[in-house]
Amino acid sequence: MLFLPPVSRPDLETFASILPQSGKIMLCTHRHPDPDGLGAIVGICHLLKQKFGLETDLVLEGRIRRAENVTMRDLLEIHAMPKDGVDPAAYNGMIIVDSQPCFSHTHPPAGIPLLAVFDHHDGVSDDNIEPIPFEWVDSEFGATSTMVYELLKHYDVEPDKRTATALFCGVRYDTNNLLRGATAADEEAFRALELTADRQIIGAIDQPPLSREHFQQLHRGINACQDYGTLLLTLMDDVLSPESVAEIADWFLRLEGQQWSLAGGACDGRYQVSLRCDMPGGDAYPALRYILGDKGACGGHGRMAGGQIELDEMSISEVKMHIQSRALEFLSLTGVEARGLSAIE
Ligand SMILES: [Mn+2]
Repeated sequence: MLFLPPVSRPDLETFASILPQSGKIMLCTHRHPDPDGLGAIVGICHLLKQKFGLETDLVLEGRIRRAENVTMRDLLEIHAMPKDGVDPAAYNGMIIVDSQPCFSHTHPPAGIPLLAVFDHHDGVSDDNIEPIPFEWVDSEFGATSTMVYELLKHYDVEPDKRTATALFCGVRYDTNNLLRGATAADEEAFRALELTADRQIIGAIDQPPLSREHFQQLHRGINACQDYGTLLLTLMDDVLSPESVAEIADWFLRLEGQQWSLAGGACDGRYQVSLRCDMPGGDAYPALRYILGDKGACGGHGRMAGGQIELDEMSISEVKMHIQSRALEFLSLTGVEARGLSAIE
């Protein structure tokens, strides 16, 4: 009889064996890093320094613009170097966290050998990618920061206050305070890290000051939102950041009743799209995959998905029309009359 093993974790001890004896390691995550990516980077940096005496640098791709993430970066002093200033010869290897090299939103600096990947997203099999010396990919985890916490625990390295705060934020935001996709491992990490984490910094990250532009963006979002009953469609033009598209999709999902919330906006030459769902059984990734069709790339799990369409061949209004017609078709809403969210009854 054939037994399929559960997704097994690699022997964490082998992580030590793939590391160089000395030198510098480059740390990377996906474009527009979020608290989980930043937390995992800080955690790996602490481990490499404390346990293995290895120095690290990090490159963050895409700007960090969401107020919470900016505050996290600033208060935890997470300093990245510009990607075009990287000399590959200065590094003995690279580690990618909260993403995988085959993902469309991940473009680490070229010419540095990839040593390890830590990620909690479903992997995409790609035969063209060379085997990775140490690969720990397990979508059972609610956050990559939890995996890094386990790695620190395995090597008996205590997170200091800064590291605990960073990892705690990673677990907290990716699992929405253990409410979304959290496992016993996430809960253990959350509780243990919370004891050491800096409460002042956590509070400041949670409630950062918001710019005037942020409120103007929300205003434009409310005006753009079309309510189709089971779908809230908010296709904007230029937006402040890809994160503001996700924020608007999240925000409108809280409208009473259950629905899909699809938001989009143009930023940095791409049309960014976020899909959220609070309907029972709703699976956001295949839905967004269908909606973008062959025009864009996306990722996601459970009730959240995000993606983008490059704006080189299509204009913003063409992209908006494409998304609108595919979304209505997917949810059998073609021909349904929408009403504006801000329309007075
Ligand atoms: Mn994550």
